[in-house]
Formats: sequence, C-alpha cells, structure tokens
Amino acid sequence: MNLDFLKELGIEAKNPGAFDGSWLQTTGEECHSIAPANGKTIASLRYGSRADYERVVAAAQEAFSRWRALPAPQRGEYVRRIGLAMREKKDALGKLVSLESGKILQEGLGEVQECIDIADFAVGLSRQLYGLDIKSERPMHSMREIWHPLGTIGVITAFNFPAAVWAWNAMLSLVCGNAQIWKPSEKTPLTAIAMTKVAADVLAEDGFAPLVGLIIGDVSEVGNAMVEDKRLPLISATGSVRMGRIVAEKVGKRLGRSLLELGGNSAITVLDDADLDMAVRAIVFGAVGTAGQRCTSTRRVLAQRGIIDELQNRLVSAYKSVVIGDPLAEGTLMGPLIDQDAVQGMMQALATAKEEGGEILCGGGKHDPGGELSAGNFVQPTIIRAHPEMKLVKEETFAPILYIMPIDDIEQAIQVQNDVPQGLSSAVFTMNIRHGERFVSAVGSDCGIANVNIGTSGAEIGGAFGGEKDTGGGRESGSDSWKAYMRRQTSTVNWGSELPLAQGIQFGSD
Ligand code: UN1
Repeated sequence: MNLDFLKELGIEAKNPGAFDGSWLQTTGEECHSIAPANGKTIASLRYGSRADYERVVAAAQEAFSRWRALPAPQRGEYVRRIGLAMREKKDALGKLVSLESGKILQEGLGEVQECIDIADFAVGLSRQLYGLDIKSERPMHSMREIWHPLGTIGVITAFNFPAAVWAWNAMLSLVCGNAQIWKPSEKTPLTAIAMTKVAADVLAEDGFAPLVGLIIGDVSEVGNAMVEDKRLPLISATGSVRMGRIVAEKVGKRLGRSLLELGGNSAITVLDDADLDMAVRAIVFGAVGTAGQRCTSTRRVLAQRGIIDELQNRLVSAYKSVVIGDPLAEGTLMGPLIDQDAVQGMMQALATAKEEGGEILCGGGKHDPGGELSAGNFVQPTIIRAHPEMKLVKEETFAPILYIMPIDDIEQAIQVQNDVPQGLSSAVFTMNIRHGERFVSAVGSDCGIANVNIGTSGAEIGGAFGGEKDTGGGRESGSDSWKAYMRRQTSTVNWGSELPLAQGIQFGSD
C-alpha cells in the first residue's frame, strides 16, 4: 500500500508523544501504531511522561491567559482557518483514519468531514455565545447572564472516532476561549498527531499552538494525572462505561465537571407498516458500519411479528453480500476490528449467545480475507435470532453482532428497547405518524437520540450528541452543547442612586 500520505501529514517512522506548542522529545515507553487490517506497524512513538504532561499543561495555561482575552469572533477566525486546513488535507487524513482505526475509507473521509462541519459550526457560534437579559425586580437595575471561557479542558477520546470526537470538543472549546489537552486512544495515536499538527500550524502563527496540547500515554500515567488535575475544570471523556465511572468519580471528588459519552446499545424498531427497503439499508449501515464499533451502532432489531420473517431474510441476504477486507480498498463495506482483544470479545459473546438460546442466522466466526490480511482482525458480521430475556442483549459488545427479536406492538417495542442500562441512540421505522410521534414523546424512547425512519448511527453535528443512563448524560457537538465549555456569570448592575435590597428587605436605617 502506498503510504505517502503519511508524509503529507508529518508522520515519521518514529514520533514524539506530546505537544506543548512544540513537539517534545518524549522518553516514555515505545509504542507502535498497528494497522488492524494486517497487523503491521505503521509508525512508532514514545509515550509522554508525567513530566511531559506538566509541560503541556503549563504551556496550555499560559496560552489560555492570552486567548481568553481575544474577542470570540477573532477566535472563530482561527477556527475557520483550521477548518480550511482540514479541507485541504481531507483525503490524507481520511486515509490515515481508515488505516489506523480500520474503518472503511468512506467512513474515514466522513469522519474528517465531521471535523470540518463542526469547525464551520464553531465559526458561526463564535458570534452567538449569547447570554440572557433577565428582568430585575429592582428599579434601575439590569441583570444579565454572561458566558466566559472555562480554562484548560481535558479531552479523552476512543479509537473508534480518532479525529471527530476531539474536533467536536476542541473546535467548540476554542471559540469558547479555552485551551485543551488531548489524550487520544493509545490505539490511534497517529491520527491524533496529524490532527494536532493541522490545528497547531494555524494557531502557531501568533504563538497560540499550545492551545491544542497533546499527551499520548497510558491511562495510569497521564490519564489519571488529567482526571485528578484541579487545573482542568472540565474533563470530556468518550469510552467505556467502566472508564466513565472512574472519570466521573475522580473528577467529581475534586468537584470538577465531566462530560461523558459512554456505551450504547441502540435498537431499531421495525413495525409492520414500515418501508422495509429503507429499514434494511439503515440496519445494515448501523450494524455493519465501522464493523459495529460505534457507540451508536445498531445492536438490536425489534421487529413486529407481521414482518419479522421477511425482514430477517432480507437482512441475512444483505449480510451475505457484505464485502469484508482492506478498509482502504474501494468496494469494501466492512474492515477489521481494532485488535485481537476485540475479536476475542466478539467470540465470547457469540458463545454466550448460544448458551442463552440465541440462534445464529449468519456469520458467527472469524474471517480470513487471505494474503497479508490474514494477520488482520477480521470477523463476520453476525445476526442472531434472540429474545429480550437474554442477558447478553442488554450488554454492549463492540463488534458487528445484531440481535433480532420479535415484538407485538409499539408499546412492547418501547418497553423492551428502554429496558437496558444504556441510553444513547434509538430509531423506529413506521409509516404511521402516531407511532412515530409516540416513539419520540415523553412516554417513548428514553435515549438521547430518537429517530423516525432514520437509523441509529451517523448523527449530524448540528444536534446535541449524547445519551442518558449508563451513556453518561453528556452532550457534545451541536445545539447548545457549547455551554459545557463555558462558565456562566450572573451579573446585576445598579445604575440608580439608591441601594434597594432584593426581596424587599429593609436593613438598618432609611
Ligand atoms: C461514537 O461512536 O463515539 O452518530 C460517535 C454517529 C457519529 C458519531 C459516533 N456521528 O454515529
């Protein structure tokens, strides 16, 4: 494979693992970025140490003290140029995302587009960080809410969206006036280095490069340092529920804020009156896309009894035509899982499914595309006929396993759908407006995302992204998610010559 695009992105055979405005000669453990498709090392790097982390924080803090004083639209201008730089490198960045995370090139390019989109959104937002004008109960008083930058933000991201989740946080946070320190997944360090370079090159012109600090290292060394660091008022973390609980606890203990986007277990309900062509396409993209390794991946299909057999047959035949192989090759629909642990996790889930009475309808094993890809982490996308009482269907397995279960009606579908610990994304396919509206009503889906005639994954950046229950409750990306990156100040100004007290209190003479 031609890897010239790595040069374009500034990736060397050996790379430093931390950036504080310049690239630090990190001396920590050596780590290799491994292509999940063939097990080969793409490039190596050295982890940042605790001392490197200190340098990254100090530089970010200093840059923040200057950045916060810039008018927000001027900050937006920098972000506009970061968006342009990402556009120029979209092709190379998309290839790197695909090579390093194993998602297919179309999805790699889509991920970079998501970064560009959020940059554009943030530029507009830089002129819309609106506060409120609140009517005071006292004469000649004005009361307002003013939003101020928060400080240096810690961003922890997962392998499956190695660029976009950082961009959701960083682009908004930059226009809000913050510095950020990014700890990416150890499995996708090169994408983090490349993204940081793109943003830093734009910011460096005026000495603002330390705003996009990067520290690559293991959880016990730098991950812990971040969550326990009082200098970071907000930790935005994406990953497993287990990781999220630790972050929430440690950040909560120091009374910091955390913004969590954790596990999902998305269901698509398909009712008897659904447009099955659309439903099949949405389910296959949702369950097979990114090899089932999105938080929003479709893991459960709740099908009404009138259509379940036809839907099942159509899904099975669609699955059989999924081209599995090199994620960078045209025509591939499913790449590898991220590593052998993920493959083992899937095999374990398949064994449990059988024990619990699930019936494997297609797939159900590893996959060998041959040649050098034989060393990759390939599996077959799998459909299992299941029932809601199975314990396994309430768990998130980060792999392309889809459980299909019968339901009687919309009531039961909503009940079964919500009866899991996670609450990220959900969808219903129906042509009946009553069922659709019911699904998105207060007595419908309990998820952060509830769609009608659209799948569960592939959300646009314009909406707030995140979910309830074990998903962690955070909201990132669009809508008013920017508020998480700012501190709110309530300000009352007395422009009169008296000093009336609120609540009509008389205190002392006069
Ligand atoms: C994730 O899996 O952590 O909605 C994020 C989606 C993408 C983001 C997924 N826009 O599927």
